[in-house]
Amino acid sequence: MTMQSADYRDSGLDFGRDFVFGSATASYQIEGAVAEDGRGPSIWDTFSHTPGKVWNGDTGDVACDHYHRVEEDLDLMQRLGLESYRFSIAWPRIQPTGTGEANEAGLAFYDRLVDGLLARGIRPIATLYHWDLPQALEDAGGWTSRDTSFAFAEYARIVGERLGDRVSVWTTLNEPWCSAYLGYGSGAHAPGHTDGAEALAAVHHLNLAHGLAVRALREVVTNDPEFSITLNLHVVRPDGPTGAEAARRIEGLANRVFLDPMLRGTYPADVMEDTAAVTDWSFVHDGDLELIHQPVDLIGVNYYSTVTVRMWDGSGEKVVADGHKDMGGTAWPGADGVEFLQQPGPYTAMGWNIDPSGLEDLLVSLHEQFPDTPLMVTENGAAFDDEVVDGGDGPRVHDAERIDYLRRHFTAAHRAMARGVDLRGYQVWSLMDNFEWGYGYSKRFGIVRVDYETLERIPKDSALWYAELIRTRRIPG
Ligand code: NCW
Repeated sequence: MTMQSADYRDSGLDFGRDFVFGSATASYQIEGAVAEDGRGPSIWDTFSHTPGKVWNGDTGDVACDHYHRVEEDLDLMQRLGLESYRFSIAWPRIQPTGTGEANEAGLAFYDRLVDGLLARGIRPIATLYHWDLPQALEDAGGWTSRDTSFAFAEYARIVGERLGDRVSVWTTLNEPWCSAYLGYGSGAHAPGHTDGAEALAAVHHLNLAHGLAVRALREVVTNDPEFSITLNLHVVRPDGPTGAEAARRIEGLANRVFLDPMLRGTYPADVMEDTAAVTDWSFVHDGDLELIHQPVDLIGVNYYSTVTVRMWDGSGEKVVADGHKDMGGTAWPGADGVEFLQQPGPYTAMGWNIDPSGLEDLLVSLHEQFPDTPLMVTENGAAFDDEVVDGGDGPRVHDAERIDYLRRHFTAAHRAMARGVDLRGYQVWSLMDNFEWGYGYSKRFGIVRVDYETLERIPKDSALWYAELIRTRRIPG
């Protein structure tokens, strides 16, 4: 088992001038203003307003109020020296019911955001879907229906027509693994279904949506952007004699079921066999794989931690580590016999183990598999239980653990680059504390603190550390 070691504490490593340092957020997690300017309800409005689904009954109704504070937030990004900003567009602001005419006020908001970024010299990295599906589409089957994939392509076209002269990088989907398996398999995320067959249908329709959206965007954009997909690929460590079999299953369901159709134009045969008792895959129609297999310019990597697996031998209780309890029985269709072992610490406040070697391994492995496709870390960061102290001239957050986490992971990324990986940039998750899905506001990932009473933004020490990294191109000592 790889433990974090002093090896991942190097400082002074130089990232060069071309590396793009930025930070990331997502619409439902920060915007608030859920009923303003014609925005329709999304599955996360419904889910968060359903008692028992989100910690403390928290909702995204107000969140960080970014919708009203966008100018202030842009100024903050500029003060930190961000070179890029990865944000997501709320589909229900653009098409309140998911289909039909565009809502001008919704488009105008993202227009202002993109112009505000460009005016400050910050590159816009736009994600089309970070989980806020219009509720009306869910009512018609959501991601279990192929109509949703075609609706997504229409939405992509509308957004591309409006912003397609200014966005630098387009990402179709954020972490479709979460949308499919947490949304339709374990029920931990909206819409909260628990059906393995639905989860696999969702996998395919998300893949199809990706391909159709890339095709639609390419037809309408007028600048020369990069097209990408962002995946939360699992770094899987095998344990004991059955580890390899367990790893094959989890890598299949978590990684290859997205990478193979998108980048190779095939579905992994072993995954289809493993899941044959759950679904017959008849949702894959002739021609779908060609549609999914569109050229992409960049693979977006979200990395947080690793998993260690082996097969359950049927005796005693099946081991499921704390961080995986959410997954329930149906989340890994075809891999329900896999045990997720408790990882060695340390852990973040999410219960996720800290293992920067996983990031190096993942980047190197992707580069080996797809040597011609550059990579970008589209998310990395950590939640910790921050404390606010009086700094004399105002409140301060001395988040040494988050700085240490970031330092180790930037070091790991640099090491991967030294091994030949074409890594173009790094977007820290997250610019500010925000609505952490099922955990509500209880988990804070921001490098900027948000006081949810006053909505004041307070840059944490990690934000100042990051500003120094961006300015000097070197990991501060
Ligand atoms: S929950 C999650 N996250 C966090 C979220 O804030 C962000 O929107 C996502 O892109 C931070 O980054 C992503 N990812 C889900 C990871 C799955 C963990 C599942 C553990 C087993 C239950």
